[in-house]
Amino acid sequence: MTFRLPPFSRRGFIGSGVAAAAASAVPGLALAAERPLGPSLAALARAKGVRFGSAVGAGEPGSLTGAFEDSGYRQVLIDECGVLVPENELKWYVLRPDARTFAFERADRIAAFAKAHDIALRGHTLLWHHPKWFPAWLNTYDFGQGPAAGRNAQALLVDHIDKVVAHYPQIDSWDVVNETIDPKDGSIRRTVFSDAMGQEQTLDVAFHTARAAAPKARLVYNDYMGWEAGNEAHRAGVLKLLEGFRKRGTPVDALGVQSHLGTEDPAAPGSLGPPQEKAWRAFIDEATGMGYDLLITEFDVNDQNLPPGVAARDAETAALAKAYLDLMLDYHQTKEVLAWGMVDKYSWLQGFTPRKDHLAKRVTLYDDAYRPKPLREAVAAAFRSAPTRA
Ligand code: 9MR
Repeated sequence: MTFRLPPFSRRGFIGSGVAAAAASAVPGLALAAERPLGPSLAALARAKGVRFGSAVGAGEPGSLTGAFEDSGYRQVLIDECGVLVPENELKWYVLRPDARTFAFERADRIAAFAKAHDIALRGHTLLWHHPKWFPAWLNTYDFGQGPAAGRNAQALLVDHIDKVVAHYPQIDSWDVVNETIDPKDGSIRRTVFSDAMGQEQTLDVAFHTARAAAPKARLVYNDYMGWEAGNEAHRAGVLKLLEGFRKRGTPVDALGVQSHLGTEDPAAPGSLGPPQEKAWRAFIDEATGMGYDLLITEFDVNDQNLPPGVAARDAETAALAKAYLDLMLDYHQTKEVLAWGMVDKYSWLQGFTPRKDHLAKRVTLYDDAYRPKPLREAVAAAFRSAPTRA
């Protein structure tokens, strides 16, 4: 596959910045200005009524080594993305060192970058409703006893959502609640909030508060139930949750389908099984049948169990991605597609389930020298063949 860089730059067409970044990163790689890559992913998506973008992390506090500090990486974001999502910077454990403080600095840096390059911003997440991802102080917070506990818990949650949403009025799409369904049995997870307020009540408060604070924003329930065998209980739990939202009139606009695809060997220990296309379509049909829009919120392809050869690995991840994205984009309800990172070396998947041969994974659209991979072409091809939506 040959990629060629464009005669001109920025929004709509891949810029020469990628060429410069790639050329400087790979000694001897001559990238001539006459290598048009064609329209950016943002432009290809936009032509079909879809928004394309990526997550990006601003690094650990005090660190200057994250993706966001890397000019080559930034150029890929500028060239390809119509929307950016802070990967971790809006999570409670980053934003809230204690019950009174809001540490917006890291997310603000991403917001400023997006604004400077005329890229939209989306929010992840107002309530990752899982104690594992709460800051320690919150897991042990004393809300008091009896009805006062419910009131106090609600006040803390409402204050958080009000302040965070007000700080980023430009965010027009929010993962309000993230991953509250336990994949083991489809139940709603318990937290200090739900112990004080009730499980459904906690989630409803989050959505109602977000709606009041950002009346025009798309409000999303986001989770990782996937199409592979092994996700049956997770999918069933999410559908039950979505049904409950509708019955109670909870303002939820869309289901965020994370889409961390795994090209896994079903025989590998701990692995999920192969895709179940029929069951997956039934799941998506049910969600859309209840009136929910869809977002692909965290797209990447885990090549953990694929053979080591780069060409074969890339071909397989690309083929899987194309099949999946074709299916999803066929639903006119699919309104946004977000990659969970754009360059392999910065992907969370490098540290999560590493390959047994210790080779670096090839899970995102660009390689470590900022060159587009077959996975990027698969995403582009899926946008090209997708039906247009309003
Ligand atoms: O990619 C994120 C990684 O850097 C963080 O350490 C981790 C915990 O906060 O979260 C990762 O992103 C997750 C996302 O927030 C929710 N869905 C699953 C993602 C991958 O674990």
